[in-house]
Amino acid sequence: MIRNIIVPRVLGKSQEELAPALELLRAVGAVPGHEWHEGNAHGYQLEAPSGAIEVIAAADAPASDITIEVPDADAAWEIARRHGVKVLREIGETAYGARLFAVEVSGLRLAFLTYARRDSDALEGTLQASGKRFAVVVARFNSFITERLLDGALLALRQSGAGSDDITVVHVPGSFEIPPAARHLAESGKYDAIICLGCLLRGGTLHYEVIANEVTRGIGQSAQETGVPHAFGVLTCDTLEQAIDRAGLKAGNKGYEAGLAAVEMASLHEKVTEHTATGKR
Ligand code: DLZ
Repeated sequence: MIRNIIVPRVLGKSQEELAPALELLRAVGAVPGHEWHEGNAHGYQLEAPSGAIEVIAAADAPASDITIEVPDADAAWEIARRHGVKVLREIGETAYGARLFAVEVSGLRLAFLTYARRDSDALEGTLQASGKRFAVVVARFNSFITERLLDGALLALRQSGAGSDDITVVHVPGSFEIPPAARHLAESGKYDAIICLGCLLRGGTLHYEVIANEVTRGIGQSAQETGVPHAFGVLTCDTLEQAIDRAGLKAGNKGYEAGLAAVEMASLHEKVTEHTATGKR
């Protein structure tokens, strides 16, 4: 049985040359996986929820090295353009009804596409944050971790097009203080989404379960009772090592993921509000 398929690509000779491709792939949602380092060689796996090998019989070689299916090619196009990568093909329709664009980054030709959906009436948020306002509530406790989460969340917001003036960062002492601050911000009516960032460590936190449950419940309650989307970026880890992994290294950056979730939910919230106001079914 095959467990995993890895297609190695050597891009450039240094990590610096590789960085732009890694950044773009991460920005469109690839999750950093296993990595290895051997002398001057460095390998980084990027994971996707599913993958397939495609074998082709054709006269011409395909125009891309890797084809990536994304939920919203138009949103991915905006992200790619903000990364300043070389455009090989602008976003547009294909003969087979998909939206597709292609770029070149670190010498790698990447095609991104979204197939036409049968449920084209379905509502779905996009990763476009321009014109929307966000508040980020971040705990100072375990700031070694939470500052990294904050960097990740701010990167996600900026890459999605949020303006600096549209982002408010609020620092609170610890995770326990996140829910009331988030609620206060949500009730102000000034924000399209709230991002909550903190780090609770089992080893160092008295009554860890109680505090973790209280913080989770408080954030969920604030979201449900105010109607403003809240993204949950509070790490609950057994060890500092696990928290470090989730704040920018092996297991990605949960602050970044919370930032993207906030953008998507702010967009979805707007769409659902419009949809329900017009009385469509
Ligand atoms: C007191 C405390 C402890 C022991 N551990 C943590 C933690 O791991 N993560 C965190 O965000 N905050 C912790 N705190 C602080 C509480 O969240 C809170 O700020 C204080 O109890 C003051 O209300």
